[in-house]
Amino acid sequence: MRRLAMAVAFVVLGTGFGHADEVVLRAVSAFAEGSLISRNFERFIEKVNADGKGLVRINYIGGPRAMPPFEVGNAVRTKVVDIANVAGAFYTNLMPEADAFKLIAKPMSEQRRNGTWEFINGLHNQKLNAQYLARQFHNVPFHIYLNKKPDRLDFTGLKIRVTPVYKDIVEALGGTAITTAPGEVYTALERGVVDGYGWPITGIFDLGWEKVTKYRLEPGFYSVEVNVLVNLDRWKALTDPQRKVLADAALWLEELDSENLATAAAERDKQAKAGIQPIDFGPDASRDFLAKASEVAWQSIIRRTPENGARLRQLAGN
Ligand code: 173
Repeated sequence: MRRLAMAVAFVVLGTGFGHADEVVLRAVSAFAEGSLISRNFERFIEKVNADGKGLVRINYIGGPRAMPPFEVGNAVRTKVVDIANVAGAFYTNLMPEADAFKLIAKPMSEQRRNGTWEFINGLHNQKLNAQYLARQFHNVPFHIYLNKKPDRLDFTGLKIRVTPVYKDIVEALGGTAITTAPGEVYTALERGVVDGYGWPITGIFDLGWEKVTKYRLEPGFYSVEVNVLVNLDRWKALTDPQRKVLADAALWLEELDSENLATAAAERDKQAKAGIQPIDFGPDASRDFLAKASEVAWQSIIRRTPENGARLRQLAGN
């Protein structure tokens, strides 16, 4: 009887303490809920909530309906949210170095071994008051999608929707760059405010853009980067077991990148079936385009942040 009473007390107190100790982190994504660019982060949340029962739980507030994408980095910095899924391209105002992430194409397993993760985590600690928990989308390139067909790889006379990812190359090729959040792209295309836009090879169907897109320019370029950031004060206040749940789930999330080649191939097929035609000016023009895209981006980064830019270029090895 006494043993039973003790067992009951243990269970009651145990669950009581468990609940009291469970930390709840508020999460947002800079990308639409349920879309391809949010999906793996949402899987990460499910995993943390399963593995972290009684220790740590993530409360997913949602995507851009909850918060404008270009404000997400600052919201992590100021602890308005605790954890976020956000492209570095969306917080270059706070960290110009973030524009270089697209130029670092190595898999995360290698970046964690060769000091890249550590350097970039340091930048996040200093400039964003954040822990750089994970990076996603290795092997996924960006593309320029167009509704007018140029006769060579030149954007003269074209208005193209950009973020910092595409701005330098669009302007270097003579285009007019118009910065918008993803949520404004559909209407801008529909009304002819822009003649095209930059986006990864994956995800255009999530926002219905196939209905207002005629062409996809080849080749794909750069490397898509979307990061999971945790407010640094929150991160430091966690216990070791709580941090371990998040860190293990982060590595698991990065490994989901092994699905990306298949996902990208499926998206190319799906685009073809939706009538989106690739525009390809051949190997020489493509090689020049890739070289130029890389060079103008590095120059732009190194102009804004000479020392860190040079270090990032060395780590990128290109
Ligand atoms: O085009 C964009 O909005 C953008 O910069 C981006 C970055 C990473 C993933 C998807 C889009």
